[in-house]
Amino acid sequence: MTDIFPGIPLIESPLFYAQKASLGLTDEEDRIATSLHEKGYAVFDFPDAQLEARIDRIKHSLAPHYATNLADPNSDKTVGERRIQDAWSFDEDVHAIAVNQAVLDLLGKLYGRPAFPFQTLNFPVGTQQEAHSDSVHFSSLPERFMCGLWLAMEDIGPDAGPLFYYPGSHRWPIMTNGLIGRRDEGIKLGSAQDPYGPAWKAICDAYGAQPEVLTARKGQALIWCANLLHGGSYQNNPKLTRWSQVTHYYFEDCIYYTPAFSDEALGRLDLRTPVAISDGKPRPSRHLGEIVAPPRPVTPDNKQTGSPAWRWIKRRLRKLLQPS
Ligand SMILES: O=C(O)CCC(=O)C(=O)O
Ligand SMILES: [Fe+2]
Repeated sequence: MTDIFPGIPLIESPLFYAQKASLGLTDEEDRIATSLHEKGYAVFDFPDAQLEARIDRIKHSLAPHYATNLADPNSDKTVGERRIQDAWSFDEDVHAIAVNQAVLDLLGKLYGRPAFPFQTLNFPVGTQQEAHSDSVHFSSLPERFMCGLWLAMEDIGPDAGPLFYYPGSHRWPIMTNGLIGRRDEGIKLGSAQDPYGPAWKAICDAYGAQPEVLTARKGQALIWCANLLHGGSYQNNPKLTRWSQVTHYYFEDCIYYTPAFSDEALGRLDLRTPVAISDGKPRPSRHLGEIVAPPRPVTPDNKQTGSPAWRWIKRRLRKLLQPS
């Protein structure tokens, strides 16, 4: 069956129910696909026969990289640096989890394009991170071709700052500067999600949305859609660990960019060039198979400086002074 909408991930398509029948999904794949479509996330057992041993080795090799003394049952685990980005580059078990072929095959089927992992994060403790969508960190055009996979590397109870998310929020508007009336002024941000916090809060309040919390069993994984609102709960017991690995995936043949530093309507995109963990090669942005030219360098002409009124006056003056 030809896909009328190759620019929408299959699991997010309005034609999802009609199209999934032609994919030959197993019952378990069907359950995952339907959960992603309806709720924006899916929980399943991570498919790796060697997972137990990998988790043991990862904990052993990464523990010295964190600021806290994880071995001391009475130490406060919530202080100091609590995440290691891209440990896949030196730890082969982190790498193996990121490139797990069964997961890549599944994502390829569910999205309709080949997936590639481009970032890993390893946490020994909860993040206590504010609600956000990953789309504001790692956006794509066509939109929604990105997802995160969170893996529980121990049993995680309610006091260890478990992952939370708002089921169905993947259908809410995707945050962009245009949506919240913001312009990219080249301002440095603490986090690319900061400008959108009030907008998410307003939607949650309007819908009376209640977060769901994942108290997970070791070896369980959760995939979240690019626009699912999620974060890390407050950690009631600071002495607990909450070992997890997050792998972020993009899909082939897309434009990759960061919305907070972009003005989509003006064609100004803060492009990213993710490197695929699977083959170590960069993935330049592509549109319908063709590589997209790198972004325009910021010149005095296109740099956004001054107030909107001042920029309007400058534009008018430039027009007036233009030789006709
Ligand atoms: O593990 C968590 O608490 C959230 C992590 C997260 O939001 C992410 O890696 O995208
Ligand atoms: Fe996230």
